Amino acid sequence: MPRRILSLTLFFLAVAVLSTAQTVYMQDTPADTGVEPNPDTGPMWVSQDIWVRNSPDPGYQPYPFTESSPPWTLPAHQNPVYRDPLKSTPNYVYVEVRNHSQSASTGTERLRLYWAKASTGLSWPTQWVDYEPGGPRTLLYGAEITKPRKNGATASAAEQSAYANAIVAIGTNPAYVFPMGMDFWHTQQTVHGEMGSYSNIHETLAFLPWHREYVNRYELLLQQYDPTVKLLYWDWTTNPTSSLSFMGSLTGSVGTPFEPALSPPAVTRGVSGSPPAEPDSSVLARSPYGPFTSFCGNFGCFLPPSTAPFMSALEDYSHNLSHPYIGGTSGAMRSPATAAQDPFFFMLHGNVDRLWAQWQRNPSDLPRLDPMQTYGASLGSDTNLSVTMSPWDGSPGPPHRLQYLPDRALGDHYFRRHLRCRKTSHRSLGGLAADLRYRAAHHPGPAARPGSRNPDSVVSAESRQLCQLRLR
Ligand SMILES: [Cu+2]
Repeated sequence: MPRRILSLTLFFLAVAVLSTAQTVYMQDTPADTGVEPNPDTGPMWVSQDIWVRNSPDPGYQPYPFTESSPPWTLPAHQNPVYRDPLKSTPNYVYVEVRNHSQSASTGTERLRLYWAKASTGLSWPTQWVDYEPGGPRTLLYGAEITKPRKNGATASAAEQSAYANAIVAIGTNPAYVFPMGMDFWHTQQTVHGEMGSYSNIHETLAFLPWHREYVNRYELLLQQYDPTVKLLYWDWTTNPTSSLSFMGSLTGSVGTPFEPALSPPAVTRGVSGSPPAEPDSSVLARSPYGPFTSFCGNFGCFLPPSTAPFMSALEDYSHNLSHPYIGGTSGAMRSPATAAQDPFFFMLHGNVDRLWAQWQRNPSDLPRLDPMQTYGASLGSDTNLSVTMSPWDGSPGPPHRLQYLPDRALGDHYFRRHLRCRKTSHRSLGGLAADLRYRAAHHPGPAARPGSRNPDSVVSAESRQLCQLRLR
């Protein structure tokens, strides 16, 4: 029934943010030449520059291509539908970015992509930006897919309190409970505590992809209470004691708003002095991804040489020092078994993931956006990168409560999961079936922000580039 199909599909709208000249854009319609505003008022669903998949397209590469020599063929149409975010089954959204000028883009442009539940009367922007037709704290019916995470220290007071409120809600409100009876918040604690003891998620190359999946799922759980909330992060080169006071006390008991609401277990912290992390610029200058090398031992951590692999330095220096910096001598953050009991854990790991995303978006090293190349030679030589991700993969794993997580039987691999956004090449722009509705547009907007998960990288002169994003 066409009507039913329509009700399940999504509309998409992309907004390309331009730098100096109008050289990078997406087509609203086939007649759109990049002139702003687009004089063509044709319907949004005839744009060729956005399309959606159930499964990622095989064979793509994250590199610009010329129109005359497309390197791959667009597979057959699929029928993506709205998915329950708790099932964690993504759709994949592709956006083509065009550059018809004589010069390359700067690599700092920002792509913004929006979705909305299908409707015949969608209006921009009210039904595309955090659209909740039933009122606040219901389901979203429209939002920006590319909405960046925010620095907790510079988020607005309203964003800070909304974030903390969502944490308390998913740990105390009986509406936010998994089928096995454990609330969302304490389930997340259990996942990290048990996986941290049994598996390969620390001190291996799998550290970054596993924790990316983990914090993404955590963010989804917060959004069940307040769908407009995004994960906030702590910039670990800054002292958190005053700027992040909405996260409770940084010394002694965390107190309000988390204690006693989320107890047991009780959580303490012990922040003192200056944060110990390496500057972002030094972390981001490192290459390649692996192999894993330890820089922390029984006698403390030593600053890795500038040639140290990226992920090793990130995990085994800045990350490993930041945990006890927050936890102090006896707080939850000191140990992998207890760290996720502290809501601050997710702000720290939001920063870990932000730095990885920034490293991947280095315009001078596009293969870092390619899931088959970002790990370099380590992908073929380190089995930690090719095994499935427990506890979400259906593998035996720890014989505990985790087996009741909702999508345990799905199965997926690190290399398929590790990117929120990839760019690739694309040949045909046609072939979209009539039940897939979307819209492309281009409007001025804010400049790229550090920490956002923007699909920004350089688009060569007179070329096209493609970005893939996951939409849950
Ligand atoms: Cu961990």
